[in-house]
Amino acid sequence: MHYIMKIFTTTLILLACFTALVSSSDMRESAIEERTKPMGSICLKGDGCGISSAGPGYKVNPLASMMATPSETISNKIALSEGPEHEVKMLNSGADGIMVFEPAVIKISKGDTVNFRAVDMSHNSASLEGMIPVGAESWNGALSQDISITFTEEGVYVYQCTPHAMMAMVGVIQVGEAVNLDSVKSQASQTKSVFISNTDRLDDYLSRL
Ligand SMILES: [Cu+2]
Repeated sequence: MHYIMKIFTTTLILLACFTALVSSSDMRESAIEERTKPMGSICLKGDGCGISSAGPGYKVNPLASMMATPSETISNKIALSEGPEHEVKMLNSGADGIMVFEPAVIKISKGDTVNFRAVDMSHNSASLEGMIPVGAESWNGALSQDISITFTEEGVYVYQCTPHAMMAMVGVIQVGEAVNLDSVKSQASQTKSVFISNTDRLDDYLSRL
């Protein structure tokens, strides 16, 4: 009886050792696999490419994510706003941050009108000297008041909110072709010199034209 018990115990110990050995080698193998697997795999047609609902181990096309960048740069460009009337809101807070015109960049046609709306108080719209086309009329709206401007000269116009100029509360309007864009860009450094926050805003706005 004692002898049988001994065999039984030995068998159990051997079995436990074997299981441990197998599982540890399994773990080593999966760790190696984890470290050496490629970052992504090229997908083949009908392979569940980039579709997470295809279940675990779905494949991602690395080329697709690389190709997404240039098209995003293109979509950054502003499209022509349709119609003869356009609205720009003067806001304490908007999609681009605090103290903003919204939309901050618009492209319109010659002869169109922009209605600046004093949605929030203590803002105005005033054109910036040297940042509008030659021969174009400047404007200087009163605080907390709506103002409508009709644009008869082609080119790029940069305007600001006077009390929030330091916070880069500026806006850009392109009327027809951007005939004076180079001149506006070279003057931009002077406009930016008063900014203490949102210092990239004007460059960002001009890059959308
Ligand atoms: Cu303002």
